[in-house]
Amino acid sequence: MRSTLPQSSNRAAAVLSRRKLLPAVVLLLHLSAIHAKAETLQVTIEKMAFSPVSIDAKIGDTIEWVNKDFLVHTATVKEGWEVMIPAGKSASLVLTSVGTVQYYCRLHPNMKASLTVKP
Ligand SMILES: [Cu+2]
Repeated sequence: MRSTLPQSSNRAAAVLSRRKLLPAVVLLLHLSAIHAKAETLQVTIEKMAFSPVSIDAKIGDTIEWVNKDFLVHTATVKEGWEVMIPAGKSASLVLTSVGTVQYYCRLHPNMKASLTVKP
């Protein structure tokens, strides 16, 4: 009755192949996480102010400005992009470049905020 030896070596072989498989599984999970990560981040505009006043995002994320005022506002970057946000409505922008930008409302230049986009 010495059947324990081949059994235990079979178990060792199974553990070994699981070890080889693990890095591949981890890589796949990692890749799918990158694609699933894009988020929509809201910035509220109320009483002539952006909130939050500074926001961190990643490439591929969407910023959605929700305008609760009865006035038209914009999110404008000098020599860059501009998003017009009608009164009581929202507008959005998909982030495609990395960096920190200061933006403001072109119609009410006291309204200022910043946006940092990371890779
Ligand atoms: Cu404004």
